Amino acid sequence: MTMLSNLTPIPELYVSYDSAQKLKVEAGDLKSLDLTPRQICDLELLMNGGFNPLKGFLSEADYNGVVDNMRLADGQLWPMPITLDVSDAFAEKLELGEDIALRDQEGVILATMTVTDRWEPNKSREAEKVFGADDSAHPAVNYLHNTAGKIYLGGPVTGIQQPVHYDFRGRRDTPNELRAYFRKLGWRRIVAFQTRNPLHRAHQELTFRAAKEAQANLLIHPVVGMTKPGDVDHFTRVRCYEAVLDKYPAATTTMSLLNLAMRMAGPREAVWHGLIRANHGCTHFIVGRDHAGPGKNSAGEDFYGPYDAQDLYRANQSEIGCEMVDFKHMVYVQERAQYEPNDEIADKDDVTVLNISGTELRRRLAEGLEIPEWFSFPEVVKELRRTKPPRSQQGFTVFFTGFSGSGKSTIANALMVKLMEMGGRPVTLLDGDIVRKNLSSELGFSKEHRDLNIRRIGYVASEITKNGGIAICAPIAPYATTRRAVREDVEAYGAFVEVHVATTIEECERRDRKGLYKLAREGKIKEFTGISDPYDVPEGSELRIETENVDVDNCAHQVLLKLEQMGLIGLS
Ligand code: PPS
Repeated sequence: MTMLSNLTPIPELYVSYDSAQKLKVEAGDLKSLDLTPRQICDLELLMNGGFNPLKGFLSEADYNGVVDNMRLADGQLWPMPITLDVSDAFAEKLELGEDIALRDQEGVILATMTVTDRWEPNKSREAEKVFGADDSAHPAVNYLHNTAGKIYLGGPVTGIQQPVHYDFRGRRDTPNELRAYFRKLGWRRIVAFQTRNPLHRAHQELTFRAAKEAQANLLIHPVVGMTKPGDVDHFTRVRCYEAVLDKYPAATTTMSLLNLAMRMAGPREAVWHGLIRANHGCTHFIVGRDHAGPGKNSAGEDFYGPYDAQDLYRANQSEIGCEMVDFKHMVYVQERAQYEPNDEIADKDDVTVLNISGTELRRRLAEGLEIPEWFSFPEVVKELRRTKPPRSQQGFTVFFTGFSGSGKSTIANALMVKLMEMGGRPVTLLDGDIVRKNLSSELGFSKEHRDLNIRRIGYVASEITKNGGIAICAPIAPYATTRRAVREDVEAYGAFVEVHVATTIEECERRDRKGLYKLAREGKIKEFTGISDPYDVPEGSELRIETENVDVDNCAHQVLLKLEQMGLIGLS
């Protein structure tokens, strides 16, 4: 009997162990690129065959085909641009045909790449075509414009070694390792479940049903590379998944961790996920409502229709090589004490249908409220509560922004003292002037330097927040994209409260407490915010404070009320 094609080994890009040792030494002489976390994820899946048929980062011709019609230059289906973005300065140093070394963030050489292509992509076009809109509310579009380098390099990759992971090593498998595992267990039909969230009872029910329907074994295949900013961290999630694994009938189900960097590209992402699962030896793939959805666009609407992903998947299913099992929306029927697919409940008017949305769950966790047994497993809830204590016990960051002399520092100081009077959590003030003395003494006021300054403040604030403290920041922070980046850094660990101190430039200049506006007007200080340098007025700040005719105590009190309203402190 011939072996099923989903179980035979697929090509990898690694060279043999001996060649790798040699190549590692030789690669010491090459120009090298320290990869970003997202590029490391992409490289791992390129090298281990997870992105088969790709043999490296996309060439310009492949990129154009993928962007335009989801196809490589040779016609094969591939929906996602896997590109190596670099800075102008790095790209300029290279000759076409040159080999470069690709390193991880500690400088370990993971691979070499022959640079066959170098081009400046039209990022707006990529955003429109791949993500459906050139709208920075989409996390991947934001990444494209504000994190990714300006130039793309393409070319074949030679794999030297896998990126190192110290966590959950036994749970990470390459496509060939999973194929070998399925072979060993005699699993011929395997349905994969993709997830970036903790699993609750509804997920357990639906995955188990999907497996029964497809007459397949089940692979829980969570993404642990990069998911949507703000998601539950993967350490917590994996501990939750391990608890849920015990709930499936013995030997029907397994779990493996996928070091994928998601793009949240909805329909295209679903097709991509299917191809990746086919490479991992799966025959079936569960696609749900709003698969890999990025949330709302800047007009407050969904980027994609709820079933666009299923439609695009279905249209490409034969080429993907992994059959779709569509996701049933499972709800709990109280009278029968069980989960049922929402669309199969005939007596809907006579029974009580219960459901807790993701938003409601987050609210209950944040406020320390009850999470019922019918909704999740006690072990899962315990894990979630352990990493997400109620908001009143978590760290958070208050980030003031406004013109020089707007009153940021004064209000920040008053707020700090009030918070210290309340006690409970350590408070650190990262005031603009203090930071420039201690963290950023070498920096000036160019856009680049201001961004560096704010990113440093954001980094420190996120560390403080992670460790349960309160960080109060009070820089000008004139650029909206930089403020957003800091927000994302902090929100990985706790709340970010942006306070716009909205004193007008005229009022700041009239006050001119430090005499700087006069100097700026005389041209003695260049690039002065509001006079000769831009300030993006914040939109969507948690709080906006007017300072004219309001005393400092009152302004600080407004912040305290906001913090109380957000559940971050208790005022009694
Ligand atoms: S930024 O843009 O956020 O990095 O600025 P920040 O670190 O908050 O520093 C602002 C303080 O530096 C003084 N200063 C200037 N501000 C703006 N533009 C120019 N060119 C400039 N040169 C010096 C000014 O006193 C700011 O103090 P604050 O506390 O905002 O009044």
